[in-house]
Amino acid sequence: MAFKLPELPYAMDALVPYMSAETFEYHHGKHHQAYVNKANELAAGTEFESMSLEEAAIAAKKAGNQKLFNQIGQIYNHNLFWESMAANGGGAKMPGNLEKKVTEDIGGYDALRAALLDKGTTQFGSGWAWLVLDNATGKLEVTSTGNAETPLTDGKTPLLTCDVWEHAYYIDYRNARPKFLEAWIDNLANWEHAAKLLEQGPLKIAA
Ligand code: MN3
Repeated sequence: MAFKLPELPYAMDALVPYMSAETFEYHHGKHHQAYVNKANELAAGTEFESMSLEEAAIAAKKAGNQKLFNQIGQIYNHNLFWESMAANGGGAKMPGNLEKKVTEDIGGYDALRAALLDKGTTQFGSGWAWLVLDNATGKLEVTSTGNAETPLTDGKTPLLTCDVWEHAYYIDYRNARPKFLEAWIDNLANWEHAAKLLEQGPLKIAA
């Protein structure tokens, strides 16, 4: 089973004016595709080839195969990133189960927004901002990771992610990462998808 580039869950121009079709042409069509191609090249003929993406990420990390992990991690992270956005998304309105949990664990929408902005802005260099469910405590957390790292390998279930690599925002926002993050949280964040993943509960993967 080869790793595959998923179709985008919307048209390339669906998130205009917050994310352009040109960004998707490069980000999905070139960057994400390149991670898929490289992962398949590195995994060919190995035990990783037959694993799910989540299993392969955890197994490659555990095996110390950082070269393969980087490609697999980036496929997983981008898959979730596309699902983490929707036209008319963002803002304080979110499904009841998620809203309740955000209030209990993070202190409400304003605190969640501030934490995502802070984690995304202060992540030095390339990386990701996340809303995750901690598998052990069952609580929501806002976090960030560098490069291809994913909370998946750290006992967390990712619910929502924002790509803060420069290639995610340079065409539309140039160097203004905070502006991109604000626009993202206020207009694109797909709370419905995060709520669906929350409903499914902690990921159970034999690592
Ligand atoms: Mn990216």
